[in-house]
Amino acid sequence: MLDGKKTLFSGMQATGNLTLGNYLGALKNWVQIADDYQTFYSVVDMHSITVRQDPAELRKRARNLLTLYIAAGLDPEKNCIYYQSHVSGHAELSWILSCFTYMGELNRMTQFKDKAAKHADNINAGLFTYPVLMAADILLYQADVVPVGIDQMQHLELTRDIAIRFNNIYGDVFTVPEAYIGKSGAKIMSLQDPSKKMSKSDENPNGSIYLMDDPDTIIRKCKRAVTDSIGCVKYCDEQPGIKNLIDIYCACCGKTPAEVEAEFDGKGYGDFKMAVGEAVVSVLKPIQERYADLTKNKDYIDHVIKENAEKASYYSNKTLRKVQKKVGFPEKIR
Ligand code: ATP
Ligand code: LTN
Repeated sequence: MLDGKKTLFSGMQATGNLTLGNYLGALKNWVQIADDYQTFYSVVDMHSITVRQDPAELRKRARNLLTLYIAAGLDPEKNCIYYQSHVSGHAELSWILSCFTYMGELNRMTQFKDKAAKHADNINAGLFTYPVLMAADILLYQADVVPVGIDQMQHLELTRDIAIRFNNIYGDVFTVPEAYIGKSGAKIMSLQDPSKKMSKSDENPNGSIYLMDDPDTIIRKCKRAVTDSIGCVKYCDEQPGIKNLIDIYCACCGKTPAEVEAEFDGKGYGDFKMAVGEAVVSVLKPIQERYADLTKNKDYIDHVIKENAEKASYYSNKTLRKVQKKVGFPEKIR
């Protein structure tokens, strides 16, 4: 509890360009529930270097992502929007928590297995301990709620286990967080391979709709989306491509799958794909416009970065000092 409100933490990596999956699965929910919580939304740039990055590119993407948080509707006066690397407590708590996390637990993480297979030439220790840093992010702010897409559930379970383990030894130090999964859009799949999640690091740009794609590109990608030869718009596992497009459509215009089936009853895939494309365009257009305005205002973004890093440091230090004391680090002499 901070200032009478429950606390919420979430973050995104500044790797690649944000996709519609990131927006519908995460960012959109962040905006919807922000008012009910004391929120911390981080650009988790320290997580990004678990995969090799070009430094200039990472800096640029991190700033773009932070700007996009605001463009998507998060007011930085009310929501603490900041860079993870500006708050040293994340790294400090991560080290401590790594001493309370078992190798076996980390070995089970599917994201590690996937990323290790993808980056076989760079399976570094940071990639392995990535979930510990994520646990530190969350526990540092005593978050009650963590809005994420379904793919992050395993990491969140681990965070809870680490918090409970620590609390069992030292008393009630950490709030044990709950995941918040949105009603729709929790797992948007690739438009080119509906068995894979839409991902910003996918090499095939046609599989993902990017938040900054122009309307023509969005419509073209929807039209080219892989479907099937069944020919009816039905929400079922036998038609994964159509099911994914229905999920996207529902998340964009608030309809239920049954309503969408009824709307396109007797109509072809061409009409349906066009409607999906148009729905996506109308969701992304205002975000793109606000983003373009914000990028013109360098001083404002700089101000947000500075103020919010200070705010995040203030809250995170409270937890960190408590944890350091519990594990037996000597007090600093001031
Ligand atoms: P990468 O490809 O670099 O691993 P990513 O696209 O999977 O990245 P993340 O930075 O890992 O994105 O995730 C940011 C947030 O977006 C997380 O909360 C995650 O659950 C959510 N998310 C990512 N992809 C999807 C998706 N396809 N559908 C729904 N939510 C998603
Ligand atoms: N691992 C997450 C990003 C992330 C995160 C977090 C999400 C890092 N720290 C804390 C929620 C809370 C991902 O890959 N999407």
